[in-house]
Amino acid sequence: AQTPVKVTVTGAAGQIGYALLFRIASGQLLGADVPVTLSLLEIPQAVKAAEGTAMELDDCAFPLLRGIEITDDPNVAFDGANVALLVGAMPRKAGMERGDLLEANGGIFGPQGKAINDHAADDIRVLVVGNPANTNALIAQQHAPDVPAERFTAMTRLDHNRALSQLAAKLQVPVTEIKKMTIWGNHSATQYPDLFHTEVGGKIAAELVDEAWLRDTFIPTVAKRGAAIIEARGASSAASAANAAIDHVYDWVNGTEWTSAAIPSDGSYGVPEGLISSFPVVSRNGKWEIVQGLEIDAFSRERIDASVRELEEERDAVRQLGLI
Ligand code: NAX
Repeated sequence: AQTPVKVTVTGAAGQIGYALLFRIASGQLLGADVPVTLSLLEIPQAVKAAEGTAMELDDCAFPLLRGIEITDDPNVAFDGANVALLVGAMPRKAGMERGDLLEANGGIFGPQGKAINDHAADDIRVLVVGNPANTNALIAQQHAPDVPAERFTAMTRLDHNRALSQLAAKLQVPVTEIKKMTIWGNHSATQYPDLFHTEVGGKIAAELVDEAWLRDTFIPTVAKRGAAIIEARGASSAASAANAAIDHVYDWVNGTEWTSAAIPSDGSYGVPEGLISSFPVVSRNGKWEIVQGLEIDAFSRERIDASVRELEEERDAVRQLGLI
């Protein structure tokens, strides 16, 4: 029998955790024939709630679920982990400055990175969902010098899926008709959803919509969708975020054509090396590769640069705080 894959989920008692764990246990993260064990990491106050979720997982009698462990110790949670989904983070509270937010998250993602470095399996793959996701991923990575840098990624797949859905609705086509969508930069309001390489029925999407819609409706709708969900639901995106995390890891492990993921830059497209920035990517042999050779026009260049500048500022801020 196949050895189960150990999947560690942090913030397991939160709302994304609740939407995510059942899908992992049912085989949607890695494949319908891959047994898994789940490791749930929470802060002490939330361990009991995580135990409740584990009871429900038990009650599903998932054929692929071979064990559940619940802990508040990252060294235990990441021990032997093959996949780590870093969902738990410190949210921005009213009156919090960016420096405070980065510092609080440094206190979470630094130690988790070190625990991954010291205890995870050799094939560990990390997806950071907790915000600010790109910079939290950078912090974790910088505390894991023994793990190949490329194993640390951040999630822009939700932004990607939002962009697909907005464009599909505008053009009244199924999402499956849309190829080569790209989110560039930071998972933040500066992100740039790029329609200049996106293809719909063999045509470039940017040529199928008017420029005003692209600039004044499409880009801000995708970038501010998280805020619109909070406004409508009274809570932030959870099931859609969990869905995107499933898509990201499934595609990373099993391979995919063109999608978007925030991965460490190799300097492509003028993004400074080492920044964890969203790119057009494919996955081959279990590795993300940046799609090369795209022409970037002035409109796109300006927007990619603005988002990358924000990532550089976040990196400089965490450096100054001694977090990396
Ligand atoms: P919740 O507040 O419902 O859950 C977060 C959980 O993390 C809580 O149970 C908390 O106890 C736990 N936690 C906090 N510190 C921890 C630590 N040091 N170790 C382990 N667990 C810890 O938030 P939820 O709605 O689940 O969102 C989680 C994160 O995802 C937030 O940072 C949120 O901003 C981020 N998001 C990222 C998205 C993306 O596309 N990258 C989209 C959705 C979401 O907004």
